[in-house]
Amino acid sequence: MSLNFQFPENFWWGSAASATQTEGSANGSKGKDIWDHWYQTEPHRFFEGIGPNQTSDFFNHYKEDIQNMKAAGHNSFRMSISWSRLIPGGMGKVNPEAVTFYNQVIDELIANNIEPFINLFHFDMPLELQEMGGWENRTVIDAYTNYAKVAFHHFGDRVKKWFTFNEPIVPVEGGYLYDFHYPNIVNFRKAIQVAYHTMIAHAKAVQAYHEDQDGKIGIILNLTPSYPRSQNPADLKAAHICDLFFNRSFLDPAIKGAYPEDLIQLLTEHDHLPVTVSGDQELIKANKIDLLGVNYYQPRRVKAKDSLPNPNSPFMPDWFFDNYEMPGRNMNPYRGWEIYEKGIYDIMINLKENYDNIESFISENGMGVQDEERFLKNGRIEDDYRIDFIKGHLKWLHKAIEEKCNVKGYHLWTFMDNWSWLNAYKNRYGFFSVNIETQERTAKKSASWFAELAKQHGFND
Ligand code: BGP
Repeated sequence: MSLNFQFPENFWWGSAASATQTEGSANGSKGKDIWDHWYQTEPHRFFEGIGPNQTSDFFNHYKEDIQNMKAAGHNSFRMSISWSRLIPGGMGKVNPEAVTFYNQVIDELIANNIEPFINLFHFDMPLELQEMGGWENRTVIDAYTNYAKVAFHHFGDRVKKWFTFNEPIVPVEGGYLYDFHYPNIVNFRKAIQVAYHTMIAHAKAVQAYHEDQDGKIGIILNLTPSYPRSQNPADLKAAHICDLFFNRSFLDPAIKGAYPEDLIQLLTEHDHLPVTVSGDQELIKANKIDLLGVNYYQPRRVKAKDSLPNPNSPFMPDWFFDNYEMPGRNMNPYRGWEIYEKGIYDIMINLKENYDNIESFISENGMGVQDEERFLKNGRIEDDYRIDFIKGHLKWLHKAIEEKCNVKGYHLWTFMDNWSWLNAYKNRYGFFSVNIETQERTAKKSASWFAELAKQHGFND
């Protein structure tokens, strides 16, 4: 039987998760990260007061979870290592218990024919390093490079796909501009420095990997295409500046080895260039990625500003654009994010045309829904909306592949319901639901649909 939407046989089907969101930080021995600390100091910030201490208890359930991944058709799975578990405090001694834990998980995945993709940093700065200024401080770059080398050394023999960072712009936005991550600072100058140092840390990890390992290394970026309200030059300019700040600030140095000239010019005009040291430019240029992970949830729609920014307010990217609420947009009302399936295709075409058609994959895409128990039927959540969401995006991805985009896989966010930062367990994203009292996992309808999809390498619609 031929399928309407046939994907290549070796396409990567799977899902993604992160250490802080799944392991349970109270499990095993682990140093503190910023989430443990923030939860202790401001628990009211977290939905229903639920913090990172238990989450979905992957630490104790990983064997069962990997069997479930297998049942849901996974041939690959992306997880992250917790820096503060592997090296409590972020610098110094390696925690042997953590080495054993990650070895067991990696071996279990491989034994079940699921390729582990490992990410080194998913929003979880060790607390001690944050207290030294986090990414503002170049000493933290050295600590990160050492951590990356430790991880390559212990796991690189079996793990052949590595990622330096997941969505590195998010800790910049959350921690230094818009107050939704610790350390809750609002300061553009610091934000730029943090973003820049993250990129230096990234380049150093890529360098260390290429010097001594034989797999691929990349970065995972949340690419949010910036669509202008109209073709009016002021709207176009607003969209262009947004793209510079939120996409190209990481995309260009990671793939092209250099920052966009327009971004440098804009920051120069406003006297906000980061502090650099000699050799940085060469480092970035010499250490480009092999593979790009693309997280795509929602587009960004922008328009020219309706009024001039208040000169007494702190300098912000938003001085250059207003967000545009397009009439008739299709919303996921629970998360408050627009669903725009074609965005995935536009991203791929951009990578093909402007980024040398770099090898990439969809490293996150997914739909968080509140109160999913409403859809329970005979003990199973009938999440047809999630299946439709995945299909809708895969159709556009399929078209991108037909047009020769170099995209190799699709990972859903996420494997099982997990702890979503400030939203805790409000919106559920998984193929498997998790009862957080009993830790019981139950497959949703999407799990068996996805297994069939992976088995047939495609679907009919
Ligand atoms: C991405 C993150 C994930 C995940 C997801 C869903 O930005 O990489 O960690 O959480 O978004 O978002 P949220 O949990 O905020 O609903």
